[in-house]
Amino acid sequence: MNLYSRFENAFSQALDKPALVLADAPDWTYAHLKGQVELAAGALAAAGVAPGDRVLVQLPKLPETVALYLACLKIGAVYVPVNTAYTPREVAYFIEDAEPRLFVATDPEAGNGGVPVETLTESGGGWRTRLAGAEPVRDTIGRDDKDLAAILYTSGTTGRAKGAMLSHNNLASNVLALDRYWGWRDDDVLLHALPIFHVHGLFVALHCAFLRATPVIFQTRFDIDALIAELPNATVLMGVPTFYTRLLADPRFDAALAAGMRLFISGSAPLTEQTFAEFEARTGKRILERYGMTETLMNTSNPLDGERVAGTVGFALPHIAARIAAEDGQVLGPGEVGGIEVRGENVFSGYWQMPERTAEEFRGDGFFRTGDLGVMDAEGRFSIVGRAKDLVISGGYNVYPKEVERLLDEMPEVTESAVIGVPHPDFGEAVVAVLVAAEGVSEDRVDVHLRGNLARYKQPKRVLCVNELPRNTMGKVQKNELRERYSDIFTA
Ligand code: MLC
Ligand code: AMP
Repeated sequence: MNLYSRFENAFSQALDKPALVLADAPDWTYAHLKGQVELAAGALAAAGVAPGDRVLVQLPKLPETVALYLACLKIGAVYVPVNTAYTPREVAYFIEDAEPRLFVATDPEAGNGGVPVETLTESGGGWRTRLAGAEPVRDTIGRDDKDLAAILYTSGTTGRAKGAMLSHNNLASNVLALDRYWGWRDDDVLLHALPIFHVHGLFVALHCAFLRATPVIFQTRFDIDALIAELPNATVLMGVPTFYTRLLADPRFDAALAAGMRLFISGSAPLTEQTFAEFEARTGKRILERYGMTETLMNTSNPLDGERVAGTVGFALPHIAARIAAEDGQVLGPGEVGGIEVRGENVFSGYWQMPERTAEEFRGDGFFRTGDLGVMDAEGRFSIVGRAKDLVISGGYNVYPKEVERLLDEMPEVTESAVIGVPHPDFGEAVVAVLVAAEGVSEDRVDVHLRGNLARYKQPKRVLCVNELPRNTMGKVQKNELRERYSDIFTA
């Protein structure tokens, strides 16, 4: 079944209800959203997009972006969203790899790869012209369970991004599980301040609202004043831990402001026990933490009604199997630390055009190796204790050190580099570069070198020069030692 058919059924029952509540424009009702999806579907078809074609999208968080996503689902095209912070150099790789039929972006020069580019901005762009002249498409194409709905790029330990292929069924099974597990209600109102080019803002937050056609307060970015202003009108907030530390840092945020909220959900990065405790002390409410990733969507969650335990990510969601295993595949028992592995309809079908990489990440019995280290207790509750993959998570965005190190090593004055994540009061972890450079290198030099090449959030917040990097007897850089050495540079 096409995922959009499920949403469309709900939209049709709620035509007069607000779908996207906007700050500085009239709200989009579900009737309007449905109509805009039909027009966007017509515009896509007119642009030559056929079922299975990829549509690459690098757009700000506009209601039209949401309509474009849903239109891709409707006509069976494969939606490929990318972070608006990515530079043209980073986007060039996605164009080459995904071979999109169409690229929709804010900048007409964005493409540069022979792919047709349509522009869409807040006030104009060729895409709006196409929409205005489009013939609406009413029929939603049928899709088989395995048909792709989206490809989301996620970087890897080699520094080369991999496209995770997600099917209509992966997405549908996950939103159905979340709807049930989180007890989504017909009168819920979602406060949405996440970006919509990643799993969290797009497939968790928007899908939960769309499945029951409930209103979304659609904020174009995280803005503490706007968030606080709308809290009394909402019942559910989904955020990365930085949302919650920023709310707690604001004296306006108190129990009265949170009183009408049914659920505060956190994910994408570890929520500290301290934040959990402070939040409960301030509001009387316990944040519900869940765990997921691009390749698997949501895997585990703390319960709606049972005990939500700080520092844990809860139980495997219904119909999802999760286990802890040793590197050699041996399944471990409660209390033993190992790799988290998951299996279920939520798990992606593989990396786009990378069958070998895909095969490496799956066990023979179909379990996917997440690269996260965890432990399960006797009741089946999971905790994440670390990462086997060399990954930094800053404000909920993933940064793969290799990608940054490769660019740093391009600098003539740099002999070698090690990129690490260290604790940061706002972003949870911050990216730090440790460099060996004969003459030393200034932060400004690094800044200038990286600026055009690497998304801003991936760039080091601090650059440190050393005479040599610590290595083990095998010659491998000891990143643990570096992380320890610099653990308090932002928190001291
Ligand atoms: C912004 N900046 C960051 C950053 N976000 N630096 C490091 N890490 C981040 N996450 C930098 C900008 O480059 C800029 O730098 C400066 O901070 C101010 O930019 P801003 O845009 O004003 O920042 P702000 O709005 O405060 O953004 C912070 C944030 C945002 C936490 C609200 O990063 C955010 O929305 N994060 C959510 C990411 C997310 O959705 N992750 C889900 C992935 S899905 P300068 O130097 O130019 O001033 C996933 C699966 C799952 O992981 O389980 O959910
Ligand atoms: P991404 O590849 O962007 O989807 O990021 C997925 C990764 O985010 C996971 O593999 C985890 O390392 C991390 N993550 C997601 N949710 C949590 C959580 N609740 N606690 C700790 N880490 C998390």
